[in-house]
Amino acid sequence: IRIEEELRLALARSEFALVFQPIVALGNGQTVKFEALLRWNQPERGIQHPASFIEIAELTGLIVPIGYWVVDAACRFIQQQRQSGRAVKPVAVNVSVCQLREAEFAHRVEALLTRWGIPPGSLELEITESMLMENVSLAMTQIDRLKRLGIRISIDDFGTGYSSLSQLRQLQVNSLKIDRSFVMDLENSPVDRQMIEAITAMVRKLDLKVVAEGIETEQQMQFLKQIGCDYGQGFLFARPLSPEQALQYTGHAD
Ligand code: G
Ligand code: G
Ligand code: MN
Ligand code: NA
Repeated sequence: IRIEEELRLALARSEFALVFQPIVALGNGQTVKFEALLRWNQPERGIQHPASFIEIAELTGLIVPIGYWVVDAACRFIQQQRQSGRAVKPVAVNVSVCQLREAEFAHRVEALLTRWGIPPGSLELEITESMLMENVSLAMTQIDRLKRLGIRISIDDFGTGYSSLSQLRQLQVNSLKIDRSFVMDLENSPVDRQMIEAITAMVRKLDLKVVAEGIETEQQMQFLKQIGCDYGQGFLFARPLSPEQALQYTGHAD
């Protein structure tokens, strides 16, 4: 396929870039971490979002080298934060299950952190609930290795897959991200509000942090804050930012 060849070249020609979206504490609006999001600066078609190429990258296995490139670029951004003299905020990186199928995945990530001299606690890996639940034993093994190294793990798009409480407890993840679909119409949907409240209550009992994704309005934020959701991410606070913009971003005044 043509796009496969293009993706291969894109890696060689450094056409990938990361943008960073702040995740803020709903209590005080301060940034607690960033989510790294991949972009492909395609010379003819312009900036491409993951929706247009991640699936092919997964099917062709190219997601594996691309994924290491992403971790390396996240480390570079952490290093830039250090050089700016401010306290380093952790960076969360999305990983596909194909990456976890690599036996040496944890080891390679550790090697990248070591090369940059970055403490493992500054890196978080986001794995979607649906990928986790379709590959429970593989995920458990890999998460266990990564956690032993001190890397943080969060479950992405939570509420769209089917995990049980006992699986969540066993998995030992650090945080959980409520899928944007629940936040989107919470003003008009009592069912979505109940889902969010139930997830938040459960997550807090498990002693994990909860992040609500896709917050776009003040009302959504107020509701989430009031029911005890810890963190939020969304256009209300900030769009995904270039590394330079992200370094400047201090937080959301409320
Ligand atoms: O940034 P954007 O809204 O276009 O991201 C769309 C989706 O692509 C998100 O759900 C995110 O999980 C996924 N994604 C973004 N960056 C990466 C990445 O570096 N690796 C993988 N595997 N998925 C990513
Ligand atoms: O699947 P994942 O949660 O990793 O995807 C994050 C994606 O959601 C990013 O591509 C980002 O651009 C997008 N996003 C982040 N905040 C908002 C928001 O407030 N509204 C919408 N519509 N998309 C958002
Ligand atoms: Mn994510
Ligand atoms: Na998500």
